[in-house]
Amino acid sequence: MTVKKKSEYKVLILMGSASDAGIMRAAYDVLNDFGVPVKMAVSSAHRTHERTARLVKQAVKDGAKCFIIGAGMAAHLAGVVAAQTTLPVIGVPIDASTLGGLDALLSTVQMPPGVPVASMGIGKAGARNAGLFAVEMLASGDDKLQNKLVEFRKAQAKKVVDADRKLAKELEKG
Ligand code: RP5
Repeated sequence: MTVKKKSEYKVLILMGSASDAGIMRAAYDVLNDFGVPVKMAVSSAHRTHERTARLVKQAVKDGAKCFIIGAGMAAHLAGVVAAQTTLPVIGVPIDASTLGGLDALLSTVQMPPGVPVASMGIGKAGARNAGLFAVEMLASGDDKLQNKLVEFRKAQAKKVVDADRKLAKELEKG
């Protein structure tokens, strides 16, 4: 478990297994890059369900503003967390089985009405977007964070334009 000072974190990232960490690290890194305090932990919906409930309750007490939840296979963790809080829950389906993550995607996105989970795409891209989506939510009440997002989008766009120019030069050379 990676912990900033207990009372400081704004986002709790939970994953169902340590085997999800390589993917979920992408969400953690985005939040770190934006200077958003984050706590990351492993806890399973099925194998440590009581511990998961305790972590959710503690996060609410600690002042977390949202959750990012990664799980693979019959991915219930995001729904289980959402059932226990009215804070927003962002789910990341993990490609952890022979079904290529489609199992986790459907488990995450097909929540019954009344208890929503905002599902991202499967895998690392989904985890990165989960981090960015959390930043966007937090930025709605934070001008400094909003400015950072604007700068991030500008830098991202510049990379595409630079890559386009580089390609054009290479093609000119033949
Ligand atoms: C899910 O089962 C976890 O989120 C993980 O993606 C998958 C496999 O878990 P391990 O067998 O690697 O612990 O609950």
